[in-house]
Amino acid sequence: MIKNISVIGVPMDLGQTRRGVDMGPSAIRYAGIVERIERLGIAVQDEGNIQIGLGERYHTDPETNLKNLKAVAKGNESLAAKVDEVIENGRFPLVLGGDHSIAIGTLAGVAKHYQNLGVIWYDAHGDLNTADTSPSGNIHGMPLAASLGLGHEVLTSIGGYSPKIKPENIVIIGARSLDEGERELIKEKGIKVYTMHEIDRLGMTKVMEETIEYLKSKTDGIHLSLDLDGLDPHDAPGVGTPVIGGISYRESHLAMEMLAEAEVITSAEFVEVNPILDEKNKTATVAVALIGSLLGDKLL
Ligand code: 6HN
Ligand code: MN
Ligand code: MN
Ligand code: MN
Repeated sequence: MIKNISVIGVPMDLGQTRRGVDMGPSAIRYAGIVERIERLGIAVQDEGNIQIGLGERYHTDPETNLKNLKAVAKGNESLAAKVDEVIENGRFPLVLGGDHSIAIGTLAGVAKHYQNLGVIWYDAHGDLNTADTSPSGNIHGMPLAASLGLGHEVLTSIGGYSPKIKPENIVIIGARSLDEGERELIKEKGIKVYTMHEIDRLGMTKVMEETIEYLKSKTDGIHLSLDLDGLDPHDAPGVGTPVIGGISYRESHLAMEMLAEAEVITSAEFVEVNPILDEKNKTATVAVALIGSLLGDKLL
């Protein structure tokens, strides 16, 4: 049972180029995240937001093509320290984004507390680019690679150690937009991926049973990094990089419910909610509902 949750907001929008995702934490709070958790009888503390600096905004490094590297790194260092402190205090970190570049900081804060941290990466994308393979220079497409120790040293060294995770402890779920370099890396490292094809073919029940089975025995904790664009844009329209043909609202609930039942998740983040692109705060509301299921809420 997950108890004593610390909510950490990260108003980061520098890992990509569509403004508004910095308002994600506010939108999720407005959708009632704290009340939702309290209704489950779980103690929760809102730790407020990590400060994201304004310096060096909209700067592209001419050599690496990396966008806003310094400001992204600085915010992630602060986040890593906060997440570390929360875990140190015996609490469960629930990080709210913000663009997905914040997973670098979250994982930096989490992974030092585990020998073999498992990661479930629920996303339309692989987020396995480096400066060399990225088509955009956007750091939100790189956090999983950076956490594996691949890419620019400023990103891989966040938290003061590298790597944070091992390729065999990762499961990607929902992938349907992978760049060439990401596909190569997945094959080279043998990373387990359930693309939309496998989800269609096996069904979400089997995908989650296999995922839990795959990670449970060899890991001592599992982090859930849930990018709302893993869901279909019909159900989660308020995201910066929507991809048609995604995971449904109900399949996502089923996934969260199965994780709750298995009692395996030790930290989590919900990212890429952009209220400017949303329809009446729908995506933040979906995030809150999914968090409810992840924390053990049942329909009956
Ligand atoms: N996300 N693969 C594309 C890129 O620019 O590297 C898209 C990345 C999206 C990242 O959604 O967190
Ligand atoms: Mn520590
Ligand atoms: Mn994504
Ligand atoms: Mn992502």
